[in-house]
Amino acid sequence: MRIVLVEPGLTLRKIVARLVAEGGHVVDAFSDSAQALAHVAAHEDVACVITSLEVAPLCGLELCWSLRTLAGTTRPLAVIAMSADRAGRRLGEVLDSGADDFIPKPPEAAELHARLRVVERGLSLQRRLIRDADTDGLTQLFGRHGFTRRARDCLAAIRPPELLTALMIDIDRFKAINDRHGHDGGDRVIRAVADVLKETGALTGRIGGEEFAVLMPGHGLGGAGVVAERIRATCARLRVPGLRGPIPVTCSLGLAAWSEGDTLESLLARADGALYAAKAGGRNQVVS
Ligand code: GH3
Ligand code: MG
Ligand code: MG
Ligand code: MG
Repeated sequence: MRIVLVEPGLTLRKIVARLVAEGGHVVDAFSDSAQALAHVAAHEDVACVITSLEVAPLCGLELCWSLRTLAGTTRPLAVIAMSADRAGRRLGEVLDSGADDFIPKPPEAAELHARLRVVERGLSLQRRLIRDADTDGLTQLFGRHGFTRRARDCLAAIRPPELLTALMIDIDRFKAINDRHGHDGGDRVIRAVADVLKETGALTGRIGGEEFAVLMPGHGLGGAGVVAERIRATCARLRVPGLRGPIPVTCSLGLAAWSEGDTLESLLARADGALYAAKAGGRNQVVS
């Protein structure tokens, strides 16, 4: 793990930093709690903070609270408070302010290492839950939730004149595929189309039953149109095994280029409008 250590005393800071490093971790050590907080905010890979409660300018409780607020509900981050004062009242206050655990100061090596192993078990479960919540189980693409979260980040970072194009894809006459080849056949078709989309390497999500969304940063309508046409042609060549022989597959695709002021909703709504036009125009086609 990458661990931030906050301890004002130079000697103890060095001792604890060495102990933590002996456990196989990378340590960033600070004496100043505000600097430590800024460091955790700037480095997403920091997974754990061990902080003395006797710190400044933010006191230990303020630091615990700020770290908990920073982590919110999406970043797995463990906080271990460390103090020579282990009175019961204090301990409750520390845990309530956002710490996950409490160790005596100075810490004992075996206990510190064991507590860090507990932290690792908890973090790996949390990461797995987050990953599963973001992933569509049928295709292993992002699900709607995971796609939306990343797409919002992507849009928040874009500045003119950078290009970005959204693509919506819907499998044609999918109800008929389900009717003719069963739900399993339909699922195989969804997975086959997902595999075609994975080849683009772009941010892709399964956002509905047989509907997908793709964000292509760095592409205007022209470049994205070439990618979309390749997807369309590849899908049209798929022969997915079905109950009554190979299942022919076609998709309709709608494109929309990002422009300043667009939200994810407005951008996808335009791509959806283009998709609707592709359906109305006879399906198995790309419309921008
Ligand atoms: P269109 O060309 O207009 O898109 O026609 P369509 O038949 O594809 O129309 P629609 O989008 O309304 O149909 C989607 C169907 O997808 C309805 C639903 O039963 C089915 N479906 C939704 N999720 C799944 C899934 O996970 N697996 C399977 N096999 N079918 C699903
Ligand atoms: Mg439909
Ligand atoms: Mg459909
Ligand atoms: Mg649909």
